[in-house]
Amino acid sequence: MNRNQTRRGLALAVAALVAALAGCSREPALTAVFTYSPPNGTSPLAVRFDAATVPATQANYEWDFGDGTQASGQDATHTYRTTTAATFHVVLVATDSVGRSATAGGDISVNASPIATPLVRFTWPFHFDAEGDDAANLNDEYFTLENAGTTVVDLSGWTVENERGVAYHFPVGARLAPGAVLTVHSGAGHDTADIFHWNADAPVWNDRSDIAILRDPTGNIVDVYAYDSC
Ligand SMILES: [Ca+2]
Repeated sequence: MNRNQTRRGLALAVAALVAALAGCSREPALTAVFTYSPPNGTSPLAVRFDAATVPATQANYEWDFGDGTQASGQDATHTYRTTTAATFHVVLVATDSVGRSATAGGDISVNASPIATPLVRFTWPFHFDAEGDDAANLNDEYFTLENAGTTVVDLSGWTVENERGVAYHFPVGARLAPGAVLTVHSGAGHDTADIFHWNADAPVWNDRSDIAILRDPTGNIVDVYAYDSC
């Protein structure tokens, strides 16, 4: 991840309303706030959102990411993809157990990608949570890539990294045929044409949330896969 993009954006509440007993309630108004990171970057851009209320209370959180997609939950991760520079307005609605609700908004600026349509991309399922203890079952942690294009892609020098910047480097000679899928396991093992091994000595993928970034040999981000299991 671009280090310049690690600063956090802060969205303060732009409006708060008391849903019940307006004008009669002694309840303080509810305010919604959220932080997000990064606030800008190049497509595909994975952004992590973290919401709260003031005063702090149990609340339901609904997100509208401004690109036609929505999600629920206090934490959320969303990947923006655009072929033209765009600003997306994010709206959070928090509703607490006594019916108070508040909204907050923020803007995400996304630059167009130098690679408009990734031909090599992450595919579901992304098996970030191995059966049992991940550390004792590293090869049950894995992800898959597919070639959605029509030509063979030479993956020599391509990398996949997690949010902490720990990277896997595809070996020289790795290739992915059109329509083909390959798997990269976190542990050690014998590589084949479509099975690869990270040879990590500890789990690579955080079970709660993480961001996988696929780069070509020039460092361009080709695809991003972000997940948040909450
Ligand atoms: Ca894991």
